[in-house]
Amino acid sequence: MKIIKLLVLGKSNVGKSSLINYLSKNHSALVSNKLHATRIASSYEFEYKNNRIKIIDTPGASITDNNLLSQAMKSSSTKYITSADIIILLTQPQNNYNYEMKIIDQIRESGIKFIVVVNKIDLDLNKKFEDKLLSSLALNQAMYISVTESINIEGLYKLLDENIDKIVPSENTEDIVLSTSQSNIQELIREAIVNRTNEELPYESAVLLKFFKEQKNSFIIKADIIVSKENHKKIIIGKKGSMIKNIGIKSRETLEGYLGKKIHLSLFVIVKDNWKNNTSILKEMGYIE
Ligand SMILES: Nc1nc2c(ncn2[C@@H]2O[C@H](COP(=O)(O)OP(=O)(O)OP(=O)(O)O)[C@@H](O)[C@H]2O)c(=O)[nH]1
Ligand SMILES: [Mg+2]
Repeated sequence: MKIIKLLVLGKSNVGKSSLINYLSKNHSALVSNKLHATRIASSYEFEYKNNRIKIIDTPGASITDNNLLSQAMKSSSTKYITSADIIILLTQPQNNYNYEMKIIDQIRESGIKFIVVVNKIDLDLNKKFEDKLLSSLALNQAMYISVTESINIEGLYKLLDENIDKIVPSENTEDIVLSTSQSNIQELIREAIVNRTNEELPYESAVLLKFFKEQKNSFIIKADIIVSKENHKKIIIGKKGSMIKNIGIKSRETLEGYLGKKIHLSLFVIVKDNWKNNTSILKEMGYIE
């Protein structure tokens, strides 16, 4: 059985985490329509045709902020290029491919095999963007799919099969560690927050797991929701606690799917000024090493 490291790169919001959940048949990565949703590179494993695929999600980092968290996001977006056996550069129908042009240069320099996949083809079935895409990235062809509309996923599998057959897995010792269940749980709770809040709150909040215990038929999970201002705390709690209740219901549902058992979840909101520059909190969350 081969272990194949499949790295997924691309601009924020093109559907990298969605693709990973789809291919691994498990909702384990945070998905959101907000930009800069994924914060750290995370690796998930699944079995595929007698191979073990280690698929690596990355943040789509074109961030201009200059705090410790943003720096970590930027560096983890391209950190694993040279450790991968194969790379999917994921993109979408758009007006220009400047971001992809920069990334593809780095990928070509590494010499690692890559495929360019255009997601969200449901948004432009006539492929008006195709000439621009192929000329900007100096390609003869690309693969066009839609994850949410299940368009041409079989084409993607076929292309992956052809490539996987040829791969001799690298013996790179700088291996990519699997994301821990701590970080996956935190990020899945954060998914419920990001998708229920607006403006700066999706970016100013984080989740820290405080207690995790497996019982026969259930898990007990306690987590802190960290925000940077008192008024953010008010928003997260909501009128008569309606928002936090809603976040709790949604994240419990997602976690039950992910962990396969009933969840008893307690969430607590904490204000920590400037947490994005707080090394010890970022370490505890697993955002930095
Ligand atoms: N129309 C359409 N939307 C899609 C498709 N695939 C994913 N999406 C949506 O695109 C949005 C972004 O998806 P993500 O998977 O979070 O994107 P990402 O590339 O991981 O983004 P970052 O984590 O910010 O780098 C979500 O709202 C998805 O539901 C698709 O095939 N078509
Ligand atoms: Mg993502």
